[in-house]
Amino acid sequence: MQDSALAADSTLAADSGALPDSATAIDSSVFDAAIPDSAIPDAFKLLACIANGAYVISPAGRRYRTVTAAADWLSAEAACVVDEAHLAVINNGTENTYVRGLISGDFWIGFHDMNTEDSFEWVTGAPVTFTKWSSEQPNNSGNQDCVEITNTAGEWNDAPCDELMPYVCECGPDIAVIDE
Ligand SMILES: [Ca+2]
Ligand SMILES: [Ca+2]
Ligand SMILES: [Ca+2]
Repeated sequence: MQDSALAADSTLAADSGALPDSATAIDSSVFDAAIPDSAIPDAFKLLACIANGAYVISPAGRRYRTVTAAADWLSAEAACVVDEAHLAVINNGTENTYVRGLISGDFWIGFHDMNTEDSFEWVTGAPVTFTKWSSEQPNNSGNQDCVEITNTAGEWNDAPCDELMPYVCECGPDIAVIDE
């Protein structure tokens, strides 16, 4: 009995000795490949935004973060994406007034015509349901493809995308309606 018990022990020892070898064969890239980003439930993607205490919540339940450190439009959008957010997408006049009130001076929103001149679109692909261009804008003066809110009335202007200015990020409550 004792011999077979020892044999069993040595078998266990051999098995446990084999575990590290198989474990080392599994690296993080395997998990990355096995779980594509598209398979992660949307609700979980929003955690970065919800967890960021810099966001304020509007009466409509949308989250916004104002950034006064000036950045070009693409850098501003990239900074919002870190939070699983985007530059603000203005869907209606109520939202325009609310976002305007969050920050003073000119600031970027997520509207642009970088893909097709004079065909403005939201960075999220949201339908264009509202615009508030300032007088004689957009004018593409000297090639302007990115949109700022430019005055206290909350009116919009197309400006050079490499201009440095503050910006506002927007996200859910749920990412399924991130373009609202
Ligand atoms: Ca333009
Ligand atoms: Ca302009
Ligand atoms: Ca919005």
